[in-house]
Amino acid sequence: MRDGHTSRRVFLGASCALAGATLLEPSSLLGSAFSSPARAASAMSDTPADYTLTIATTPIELAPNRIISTTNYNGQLPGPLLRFKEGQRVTIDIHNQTDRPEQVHWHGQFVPADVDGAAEEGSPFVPPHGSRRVSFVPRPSGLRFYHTHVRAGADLSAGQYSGLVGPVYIEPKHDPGAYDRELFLTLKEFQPTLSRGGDMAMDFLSPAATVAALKDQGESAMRASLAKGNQHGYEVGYDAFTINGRMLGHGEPIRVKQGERVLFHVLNGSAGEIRSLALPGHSFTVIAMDGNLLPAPVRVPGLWLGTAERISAVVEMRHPGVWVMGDLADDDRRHGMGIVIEYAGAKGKPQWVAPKPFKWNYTHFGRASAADIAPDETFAMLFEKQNAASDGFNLWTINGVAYPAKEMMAPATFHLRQGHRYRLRMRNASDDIHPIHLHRHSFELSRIAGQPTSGVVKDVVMVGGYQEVEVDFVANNPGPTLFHCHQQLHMDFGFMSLFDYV
Ligand SMILES: [Cu+2]
Repeated sequence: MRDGHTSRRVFLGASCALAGATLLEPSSLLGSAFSSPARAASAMSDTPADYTLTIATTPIELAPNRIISTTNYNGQLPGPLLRFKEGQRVTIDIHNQTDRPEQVHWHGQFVPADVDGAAEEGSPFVPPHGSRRVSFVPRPSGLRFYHTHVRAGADLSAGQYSGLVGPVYIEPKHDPGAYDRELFLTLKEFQPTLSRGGDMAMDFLSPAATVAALKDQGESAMRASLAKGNQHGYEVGYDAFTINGRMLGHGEPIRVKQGERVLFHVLNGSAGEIRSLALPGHSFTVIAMDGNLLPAPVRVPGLWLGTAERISAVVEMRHPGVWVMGDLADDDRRHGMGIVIEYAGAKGKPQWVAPKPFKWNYTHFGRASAADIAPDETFAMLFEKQNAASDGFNLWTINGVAYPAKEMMAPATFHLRQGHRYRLRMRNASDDIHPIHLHRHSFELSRIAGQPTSGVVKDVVMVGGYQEVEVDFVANNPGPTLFHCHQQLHMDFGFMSLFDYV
C-alpha cells in the first residue's frame, strides 16, 4: 500500500485495504499521497496536526451505477481509520467545507467536554467553511469511533444520515494479541426515506421479560393517540446498505487463509438501525464490547449491534469456501448489508446460509452476579413516546421532559459529584429498542431485564421495548455530559438529557 515504518504498520495497512478501509497515519509518517492535508493543517498553526479530517459533500460509489452524494470525511466511506496510542496526546485539524456547522464527536473516549464534539456540552461548532483544531489524550484503549453530532430533524441529508462516521482504534499499552490479523468493518445505511410506522427487529433480545406496568402505560398512550386520529409517527428506512462503504458483492472480498484467526472490529455506524452479522459455518469469539475487554472471551454464533455499538471478535477461519458475511435480515442483505469472505483457492458464487436462531443476552458476556459495590445514588429514568406529537414525528421524553429542540445547552437534569458511583435505572415505556449512550464515561451493565450481571463495560446499551436496564458508572470526568438515545430520529426529537458536576 505504501512504505511502512514497522512490519506491524505494513501489515495493518494491507489488511485494512483488503476490507476497503484506509489507514490514516500521523502526518510525520505520511507518504506523498497524503501530503496535501498535512499542508492544509500547517496553515492553521506553525505545527502540523497529527491528523486532518475534511468534511465535504462528495459523490461516493456504493456499487457500480450506485453513486450517491453524501457528506463524509476525507472523500471516503467510512472516514479514515484513526489509530491512536493510549495516553499519547494527538492533534486533529477539522476542516468543514460544507454550509452547515459541524461537530466531530469522539465517541467512547474520556475527553474534556470542549473537545468531545457535542454542542449540548458546550463544544464549539466547526463553522461552515471554517476549521477547528482539537487536541486530547486518547483513552481508554480499544475500538472507539468518531462521528457527526448535529441534529438533523427532518433533514435526512444531515447528521448521522450522512456518511460522517469513521473508526478509531486506541492501541493498548499491552496487546492480548491472540489473533493473526485485524480488520475493521463499519456497517452503514444510505438513501434514507421517511415512512409511517416501522418494523424494528425486537425478538432477538434475551431475557425477553417485559414490565407489565411499562407495557400498559405505553400501549394506552398509543391507543389514546390513534383514537385522536393520529397516524403512527415517522420512522426512517433505507435503500442502500454497506460494509466499509460498499454494497455486498461490490467491494474487494476479504481474502483469508485456512487456520487464520481474524480479529474483526465491527462498528454499527448507522443513524438508527440495529444490525446483526453472521458468517456461515463460523462462530465469533467476542473479546471486547464497545472497545472494552470482557471478563473472558465468549463464543457466539453471530453478533447483534445496536446503533453505535462496537464488537471486537475473533473468527477462526476453518470452513473453506466463498461466503457472505452478512446481516440476518434477508432484505437488508439483498440491499447490500454484507461482505464476501473468500478462502485462498476457493471459487464460486458467495454462499449465504442462515445460522440457527439465537438470542442476544448481554449478561452472557459478563459475570452472573451483580458487582458488590453499591452506588452512592440511583437515578430513575422513565422513557416515554408521544406518538406523532411533533409535526408527525414522535416526541421522546425522559421523566416527562423532552430536550428542547431549539436550545443547545439545556439546564442539566442530573447532577453528579466527582468520585461518586451512580446507577441509572432506565425504564422504557415504549415498544422501541433504544441504544442509550453516555458521553465521556463508560458504564458497567448491572441488570438487564431483571437479570443481574457485572464486568461488561460499555458506552451504549440497548434497552428493549417495555424493559428495564440498570447500569453503573463512576463520575470521574468532570464537565457537562450528554446522555441520549443514539438513534438520530429519537435524540433529535427530545431523547437527550444533560448531566453536570456540582
Ligand atoms: Cu431511541
